[in-house]
Amino acid sequence: MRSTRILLLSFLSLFVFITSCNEKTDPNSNIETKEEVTTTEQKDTYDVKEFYSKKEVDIVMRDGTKLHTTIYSPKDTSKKYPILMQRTPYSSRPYGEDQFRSKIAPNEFLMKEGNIIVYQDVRGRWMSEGVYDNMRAYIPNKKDKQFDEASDTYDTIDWLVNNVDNNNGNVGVWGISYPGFYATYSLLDSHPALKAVSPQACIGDFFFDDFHHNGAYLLSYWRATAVFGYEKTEPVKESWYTFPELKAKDQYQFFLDAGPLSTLDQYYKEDNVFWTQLKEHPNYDEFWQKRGIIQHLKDIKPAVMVVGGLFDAEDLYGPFETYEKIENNSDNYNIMVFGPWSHGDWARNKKRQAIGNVYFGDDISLNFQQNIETKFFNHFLKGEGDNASGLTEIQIFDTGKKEWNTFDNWPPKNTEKKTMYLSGNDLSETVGKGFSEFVSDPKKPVPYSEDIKMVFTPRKYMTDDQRFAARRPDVLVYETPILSEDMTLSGEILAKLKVATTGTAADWVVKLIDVYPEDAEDTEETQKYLKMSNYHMMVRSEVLRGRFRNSFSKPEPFTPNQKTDVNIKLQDIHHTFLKGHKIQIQVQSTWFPYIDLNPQTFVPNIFKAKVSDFKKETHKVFDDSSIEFSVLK
Ligand code: PG9
Repeated sequence: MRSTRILLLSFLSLFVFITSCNEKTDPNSNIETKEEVTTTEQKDTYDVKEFYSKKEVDIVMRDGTKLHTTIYSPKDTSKKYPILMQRTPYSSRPYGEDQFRSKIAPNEFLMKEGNIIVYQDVRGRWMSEGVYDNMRAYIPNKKDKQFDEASDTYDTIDWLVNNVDNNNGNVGVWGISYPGFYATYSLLDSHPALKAVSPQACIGDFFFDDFHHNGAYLLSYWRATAVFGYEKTEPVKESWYTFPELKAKDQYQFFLDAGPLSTLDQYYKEDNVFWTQLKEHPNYDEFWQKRGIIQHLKDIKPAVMVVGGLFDAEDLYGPFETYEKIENNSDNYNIMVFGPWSHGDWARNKKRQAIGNVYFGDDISLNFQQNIETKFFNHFLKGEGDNASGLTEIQIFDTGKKEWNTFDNWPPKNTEKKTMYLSGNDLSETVGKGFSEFVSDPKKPVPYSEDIKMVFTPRKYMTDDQRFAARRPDVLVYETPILSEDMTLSGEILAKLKVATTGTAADWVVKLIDVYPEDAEDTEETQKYLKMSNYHMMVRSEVLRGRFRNSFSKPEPFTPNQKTDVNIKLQDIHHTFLKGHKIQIQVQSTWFPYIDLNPQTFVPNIFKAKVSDFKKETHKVFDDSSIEFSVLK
């Protein structure tokens, strides 16, 4: 009996219940607390120090700048290994050749089988020299000592393959989020040793990822401006930036009380370069355009595996656009994997994959790491390296049926367009003749979440229950009858709104919702204050700042009370609305504090709007507004 109890206790001790910021348990990104998530991670007993040695070097770039680079090499020198590298703005720490990360490599399988794992602080961050530049612009046809992240990657790879013992001459790069952006960047003017790259939740463009969505500023990202706003003058081992000291824990109230964005200048002064840039560039001007990387993704040589999460609140635009641009402008090996994940989930080994209240299945991330990610890198870095990788072009999770599907193309070719109209309270194939209207009051904006917390970046709202919004007078609700059969929507969604406002400016938010039946069962993830019966699951949502309806670079006012077209592209989904469910669309004009408040008066720059500019206005949505879906045949 006693031995059984000891065995049980030792087994249970392996399961460490961690309520923490996922990122802190993920050594690949050391950014400060994002929205708290609860994870039950199986604690691994693998000791990196037992199987790897560690070196730290400062590699000299073509302009003389030294980039701090950490190299973990297998102690077993009986064979040669490829180099797997991540370039990061979040630090390659811990620093010190006797200090080891608890986990290295894209996943534990690649760690345990032996690879040379490299982490590098990008230019201007942490222990590297130089000046940081958010989303540094790519320079085509660089001359002499001109540099960008492509040349920094090239120079780094060149040094590594010529100086690191026991490497087999093949290099892979991977990264999630900002490191994903640097992974994408490695594809430009790529080094011949670079054979495989996996950009994951990769930022494509800060005007459509992270800090903005279609011109609306993500106020919910405001605290992250601290991480990227301050310049350092020398290599540092500790963070040189500090977060604003806020006593508030209720983000909605804090930002509502703050009022106009200019009030926040008290927390970020002129030395926060990024806050200044955000304020000075409210439109999609040359500043943002030249920093977008998607435009440069042509004639790519290395094999690419783009990875994303269908409920990634931070970078959805980037992975979809990265895959598509490469697919249409290069003939290299290029595949895409999209799972039921929020930001970076696939790099963790949570047993139960769930986002907020919605559970998708067990071991989804572990299976991806073992059977897809490890297979991809081994094939191109240790194996044949041809197109016969054994992986499919598209692997994407049906977030309604909760099963994986494969396709030869994305978006899938076997779909048909289906237009449904927003008519009265119906989402139907019948065009209406009237309109619905609501009063939009900046003093009482629609919350984007019911949770009361101060997030670093938003996350959980992507699948949250939307009943709280549906029951507000300033949210319009349109829904189908209960479905008599399954309907799978695959690919992008286009909302073609016909609107009018008594004001001269407005934001337009469209939310696609899966309404569960009355008999839907709770799961262990279900928040205690709600029931999954009649759950209104957010499937996809998007905002467009109305001034940018015709151009992201040239904002325009609305003419009061004039019927106007506003088209909004919602990012791709792959979701089956099951028989017995309903499809619902919600339309609203505030979404707070996910995005900042629109004064609803046209001003040159909302970052400089005054209290008097913010006005309650009445908005109309006409019944010939429609949603264009792609329905899988
Ligand atoms: N794309 C994510 C992010 C960028 C900038 C600020 C906050 C978050 C990320 O790199 O995780």
